[in-house]
Amino acid sequence: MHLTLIRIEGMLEMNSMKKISFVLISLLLCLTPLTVIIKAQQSLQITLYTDKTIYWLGDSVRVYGSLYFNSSLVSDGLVGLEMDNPIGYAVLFRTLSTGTLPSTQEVEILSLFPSDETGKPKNSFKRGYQAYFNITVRNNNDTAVGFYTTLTCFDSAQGIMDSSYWNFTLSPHTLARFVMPVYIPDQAPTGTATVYGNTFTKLLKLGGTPLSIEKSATFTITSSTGTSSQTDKISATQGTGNYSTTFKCPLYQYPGSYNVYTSSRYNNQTVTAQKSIGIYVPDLNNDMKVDVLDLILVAARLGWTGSPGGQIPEDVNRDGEVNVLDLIFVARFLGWEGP
Ligand SMILES: [Ca+2]
Ligand SMILES: [Ca+2]
Repeated sequence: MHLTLIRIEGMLEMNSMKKISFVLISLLLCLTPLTVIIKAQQSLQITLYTDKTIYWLGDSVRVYGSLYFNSSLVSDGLVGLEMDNPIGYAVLFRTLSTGTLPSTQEVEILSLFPSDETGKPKNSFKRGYQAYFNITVRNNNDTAVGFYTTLTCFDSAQGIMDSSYWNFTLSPHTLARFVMPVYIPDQAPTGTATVYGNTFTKLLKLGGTPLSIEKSATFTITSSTGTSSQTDKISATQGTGNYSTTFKCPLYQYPGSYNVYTSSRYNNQTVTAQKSIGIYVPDLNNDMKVDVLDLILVAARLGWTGSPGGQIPEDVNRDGEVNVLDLIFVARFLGWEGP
């Protein structure tokens, strides 16, 4: 009798549990498709491509991609771009447009021009010294905003020279004017150089997104002092939903693995993407110099044949054989020394 009662109680418990499980499963079945649909309707996506994955210092590098919201191309987005060199230092910051420029900017760059270290206009700088830039930013928000202001300088051949950044907090609806330095490498070519100014929530490698439309200005790099005219313009926009930029990583930069980051914020959502590219020199014996020793290594493998793609380092141009073309290729870099 006693045993029977226990069995009945046990069955009742089992039935209750089944009911609870059934209710839970039913709830999950109802909720799961809903959640997926909501996510799909609110999805911000970014693609990031480069035209190659392996480059030589001095090559043109094209970075491009598209911005999507709900699977449709975004034609009024801002895309942030950061590239970090092999020692982890950010050498490039840009903000690219995917079409028409947005009508509002959270932190706006009102002006950017080359200057001396006190902020007075100055248009030419000597190689091997700091260039200075006078920049004015305004916080258009109703709240205080902490953000990064970045500058990136390119030489007359679109080669990355250097970047600098500074982060601080600005009260609502106030502006700040300050002077930032960027180093001009002593190997940079003379001529007309360009500076790009941007603001970001934080560094892109830490998930930062652009807050402003990019500003740019030109200046002159000289080997001695000189003058030139000053300009201040917003960079050109890109095609509908797509972004693209091309630059060079010159011989005076580090060879190795570079990390490229892109990001965007649109309709209160943020999205980031990352890609690594290799930018090298034919330094076959890894002594941070390209000299006759590297030529000798190639010469020692003359006549080697394999399949295209470069299975041995001495096939520098990766065409599947080691011949005079590889010697010529290495000769182009003769005299190179690591920074
Ligand atoms: Ca070497
Ligand atoms: Ca070859």
